[in-house]
Amino acid sequence: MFDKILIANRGEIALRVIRACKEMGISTVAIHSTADSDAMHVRLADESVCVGPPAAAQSYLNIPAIIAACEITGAEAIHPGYGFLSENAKFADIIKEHGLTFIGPTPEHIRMMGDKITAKQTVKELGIPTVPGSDGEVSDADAARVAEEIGYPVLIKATAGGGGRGMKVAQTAADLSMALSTARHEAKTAFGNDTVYMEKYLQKPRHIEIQILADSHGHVVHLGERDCSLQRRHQKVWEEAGSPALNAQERDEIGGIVTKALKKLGYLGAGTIEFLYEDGRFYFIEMNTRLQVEHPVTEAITGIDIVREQIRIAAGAPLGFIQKDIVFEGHAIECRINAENPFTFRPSPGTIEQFHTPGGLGVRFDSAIYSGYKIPPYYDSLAGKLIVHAKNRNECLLRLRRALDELVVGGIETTIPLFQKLVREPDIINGDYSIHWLEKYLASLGY
Ligand code: MV4
Repeated sequence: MFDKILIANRGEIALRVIRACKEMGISTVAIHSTADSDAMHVRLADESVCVGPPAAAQSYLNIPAIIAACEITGAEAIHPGYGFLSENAKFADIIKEHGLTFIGPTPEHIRMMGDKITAKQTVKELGIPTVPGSDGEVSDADAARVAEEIGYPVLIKATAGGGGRGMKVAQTAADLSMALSTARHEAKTAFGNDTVYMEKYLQKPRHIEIQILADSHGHVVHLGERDCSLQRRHQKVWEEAGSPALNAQERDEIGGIVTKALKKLGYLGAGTIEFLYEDGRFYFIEMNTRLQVEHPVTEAITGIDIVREQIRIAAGAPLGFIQKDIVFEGHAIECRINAENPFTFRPSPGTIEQFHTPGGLGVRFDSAIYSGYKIPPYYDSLAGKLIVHAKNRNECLLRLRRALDELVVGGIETTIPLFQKLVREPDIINGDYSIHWLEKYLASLGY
């Protein structure tokens, strides 16, 4: 096992990794920007290294400074958390070249899944269901024919995309050339790559993702699904495990397909396979090769410490359990407490004046804020995650109401008032929502 790990991240996820390390007897090194000298992750780590000025490009994304921090402190492995360098294949390459360990998949798998056309073709060949569409890249000349074959509406997606950028819908043949040129232009501008592909546009799907763990001994397990349909502008707001839309048989079936596929692929570490789910069918959209923000809901219903397993896997240890050891108990919901206006989502950095976290059975609050802490304006606005777990979904919703009533984050605007309303909405209580529900709801409130 590693003696010392460097955490190339900040905020709540840096704390999450530090906590796993402490329980495993591993020393921790925090990195931070000059804006984060007072940050909680710096206080909780055994050592810390300042890697640059506030702008992420010069600090949390500064690869030479991060490698130097490893060499200075003697850290043997790097946990990237999520965001920042977590899905940067070049970073994983460089870590390897320096004789260090990247706590995550191989650079080859990161690269493969980062290119959406390659990812889709690869998983399709491995037996994972995909959205009907162009097989690979679509040219302007072929587009109209492919669209007629799959039927309108169609969606143009960028191969270098992800998170919804560079996506355009064509409702009819009349929209097609405009959708193609806009998608290409956006993709070229955002990613420097105008390669696009085409899919049938699914009108009212849910976003359901499967969590997997794969070790270096050929064992792969799935930890069930998360339903992340409640989102705004591709930012998830509320996540659940399991999905209100799935039954145990559907869970076992898609979980089985995914584990078989990733075993054939020789995947290593934690990963998430994202699907759209509509009319009882799954359609692959993307694979995430990192730890995700919403991993705690899966931890709640499985009792498995996903970060601990990531570290063990990276050190070459086998998974300590097989699929039949994994039992799903109860239901969990996570609310993302952002330093934002609850309805416009405009960022609201500033000083935390009052702070009280909820407690009690089945309540977890992952956060790096504290009373008097000043949230800097340079990074994303996630200030905390409230995760509640209970025997079933109904009790989980009641516990969530109770926990939200206890939570106090004063001095800044937060998304707490939005969740106070959502837990009382009939569609939410009934689990009856698609990926468009939240944006429609906010529009109905006049936002
Ligand atoms: C889709 C889709 C409908 N049909 N693909 C958005 C981000 C990227 N991960 C894939 N996305 C979508 N792909 C087909 N064929 C709708 C979306 C989509 C979406 C997906 C998941 C979560 C939120 C979303 C919000 C808008 C659109």
